[in-house]
Amino acid sequence: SESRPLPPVQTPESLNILGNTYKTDEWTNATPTILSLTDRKLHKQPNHPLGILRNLIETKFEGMGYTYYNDFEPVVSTHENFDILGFPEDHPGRSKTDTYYINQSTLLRTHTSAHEAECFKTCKTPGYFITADVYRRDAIDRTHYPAFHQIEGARTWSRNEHGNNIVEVIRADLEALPKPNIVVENPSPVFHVDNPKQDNMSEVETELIAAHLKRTIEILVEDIFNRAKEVAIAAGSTDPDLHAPLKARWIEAYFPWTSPSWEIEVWWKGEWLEMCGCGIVKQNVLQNAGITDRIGWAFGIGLERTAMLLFGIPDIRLFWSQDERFLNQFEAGKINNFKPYSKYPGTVRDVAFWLPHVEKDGDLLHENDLTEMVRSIAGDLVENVSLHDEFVHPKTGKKSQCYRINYQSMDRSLTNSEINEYQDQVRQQLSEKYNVELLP
Ligand code: FA5
Ligand code: MG
Repeated sequence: SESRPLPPVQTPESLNILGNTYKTDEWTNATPTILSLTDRKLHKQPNHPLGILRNLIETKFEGMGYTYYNDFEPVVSTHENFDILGFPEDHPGRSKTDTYYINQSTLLRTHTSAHEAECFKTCKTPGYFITADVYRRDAIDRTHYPAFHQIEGARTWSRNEHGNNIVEVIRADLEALPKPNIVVENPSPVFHVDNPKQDNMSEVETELIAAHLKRTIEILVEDIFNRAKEVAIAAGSTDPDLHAPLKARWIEAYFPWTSPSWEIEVWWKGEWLEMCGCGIVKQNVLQNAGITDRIGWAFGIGLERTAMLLFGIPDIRLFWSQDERFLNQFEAGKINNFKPYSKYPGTVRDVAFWLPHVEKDGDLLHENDLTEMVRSIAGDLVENVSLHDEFVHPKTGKKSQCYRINYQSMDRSLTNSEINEYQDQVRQQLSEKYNVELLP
């Protein structure tokens, strides 16, 4: 049941997704495999690690003026996902190699920020959290999967309501927040020409909103990582970092709809882990949502990587498992270490070919296209796809590539003949769809 039938090479005229019908066009690239994930709603399962983590975060901010949205459907307009947030026309995130399009004006959201404008418009409290599944065409490996989950947080203050007192109100809100016990390197990188404050906000307002944003994220990070430390210690880890205060750092970032913008990284098991992007919401984004009197912040945090370290889950694909041996290990409100139930060896296969001659480099077979094709053939049995080798013929200028595919199942051993069949289909589709010249 893990493997899926070959997708139709022809795109159907329309797609039915979550009860709605959409016309397809030359932009359509969402596959049946990816569309089959849209109704899982893992973040809403109380006994699933992602549901448990969402609940833990929501509980942490209970009573602090946030509304929680968990029911936004994943099909959104290109306008909501990109235009309204000020993504430039040529932003790479818009390309068909990175994003799953239903048709030219409709797509699977690539981030929870797609709902910011709507929430700013309708939310009755000063802040909100949105939790949802998001989709990106990406490499597959232990920590990347084409579907994952994010929590968006946002908080604003009204000039109309607070008038000249707005600075005092934000300062009081900041001082009311608990002070987390974290060692923060570079706690307040200042804004400057490349990461500027906005014209309609004073320096003091910008500094205070930034401090409120960072404090809020640090509270979250402290809570999550202290739990992760307890779990790691209970599991017998002797890493001395586990007994020292948590370390984090702020670095500058860029997002089209925030300025200034930052990312937080947390020191975990010997490396800096990217946790979340954030910034001060740009005025035009709020104005597009009909909000003219508010200023404030937004952040977006990925759930899977956090859940992997909290629950000791070794592979991101496990979150989508329907195997009882996975699902039965978790319980609402509890964080415990995942116990692997079995390990089956993987099988590595290569596929090599000459690429056809093309006018522009952009017409070449893209790594994401190949990954996607392999995934639509062998489903979650594909552990990893990577470009292994590339060669340009010195005389003809022709390019050959070798891709390495690792097939592996979490719950059974795969037979050689089964893998041969997948490999045959991969080769067949490569030559039919991409006109490559296969090497033996
Ligand atoms: C965003 O998606 C922005 N929407 C975040 C944001 C919100 C910024 C509001 C400003 C204001 P980014 O692409 O960096 O940014 O993703 C945010 C987080 O999602 C990352 O820090 C990471 O934790 C997680 N993430 C990103 N890509 C993946 C992936 N392929 N698999 C798992 N988690 C991912
Ligand atoms: Mg990022």
